Amino acid sequence: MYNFDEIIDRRDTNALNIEGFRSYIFHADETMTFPYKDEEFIRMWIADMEFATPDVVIDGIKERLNKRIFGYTRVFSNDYYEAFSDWCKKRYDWTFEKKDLVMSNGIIPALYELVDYICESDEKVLFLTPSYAYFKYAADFSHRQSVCSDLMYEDGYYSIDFEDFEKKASDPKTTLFIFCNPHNPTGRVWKEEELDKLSEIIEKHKLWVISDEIHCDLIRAGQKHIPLGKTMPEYKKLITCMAPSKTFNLAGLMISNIIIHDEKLKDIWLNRHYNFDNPLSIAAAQAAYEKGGEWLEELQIYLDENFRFTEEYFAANLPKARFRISEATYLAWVDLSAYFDKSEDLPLFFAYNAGVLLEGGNMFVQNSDSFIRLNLACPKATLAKGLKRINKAIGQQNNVL
Ligand code: LCS
Repeated sequence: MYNFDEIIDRRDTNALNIEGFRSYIFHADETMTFPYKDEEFIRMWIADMEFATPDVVIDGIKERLNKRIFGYTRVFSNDYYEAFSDWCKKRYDWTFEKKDLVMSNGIIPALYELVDYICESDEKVLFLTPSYAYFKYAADFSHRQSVCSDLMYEDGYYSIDFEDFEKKASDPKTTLFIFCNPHNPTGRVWKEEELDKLSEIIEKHKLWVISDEIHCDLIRAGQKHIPLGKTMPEYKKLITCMAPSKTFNLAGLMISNIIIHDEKLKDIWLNRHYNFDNPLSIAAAQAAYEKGGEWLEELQIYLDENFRFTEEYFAANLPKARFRISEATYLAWVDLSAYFDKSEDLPLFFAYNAGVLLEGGNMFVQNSDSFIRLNLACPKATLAKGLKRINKAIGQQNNVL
């Protein structure tokens, strides 16, 4: 049994989670002060976990360390492909050819590159909102226009507005759809019927599609992730992104899998991409895919319980907060519109008044006012403390109103 209750000291590790919140959340520098010392914050913001990477992964890195030479490295051997494709076969009953797998030092860099390779300068990038903001940043970075299709929100549950989506997809200048499957921040796991409908529209309008499946391993009990590649197996304009980074808390090792079927795009990638990988990262990822399954099962149980606890806490203490247990991810997406005005800067409010670092509102592009996103991948004691502080701050705020 792994001990997910352990509180691990992350100080002095150059962790963005600890050292980088001022710039990332508040676009501020070290001069920004709070009524809390940095070490007093409960950190529920960026999407990495407070849990240790599994021992089997650390052992994999150690084995590679023992080989003592760390020269230029790329995934050449079959072993990595076999480990990752077996993982996909076992979990998603989905496979892909070895020739279609390329590596990237993260999915974000891949998104930035792919937008540039795929879209002409006057073409647009479509995505569903609220959205992980880097989908927009990827378009912005290459000076491509972005087009948002708002998800519909009914009874606390999100769904795709297919009519709006098709209208936007049918614009001949919209050539790329970046799809978050499962969806950050709403936590939706897309169902087969939804993926079928989307695929139909994508094919009809001949869109390129990047299916970002970075969160796919982290689903609640009873949920089933379907790779878009399973829904549209013959579609060459599909690119699938998966990674061990969220699943095994390896984001800092910067390794991710990009599966490209179109030969021309793959050639462009192979010619223009800086094609080297970190040997320790390859070893970690391979060990994770080969041996990390058991740890992941235990993690899922712990996360399910953190979600259950959060649901119970909100129901008992903040009944007007609208919250549904996310179908995937370790991120809770909470509607606080009953307690706050749309214009309230919620990350700032909670940092100042609760000592809790979280993301929310316009950090998710649009269609996200009055929502906060809480990272629940932490020991239950930390979660309980964070929720208590959030509750207290909302209580004080509403007494003042
Ligand atoms: N794609 C999605 C949908 C993500 O949620 C994240 C990380 C990434 C890509 C990053 O991929 P990487 O470059 O690390 O391989 N999500 C984060 C988030 O929501 N907050 O902090 C990171």
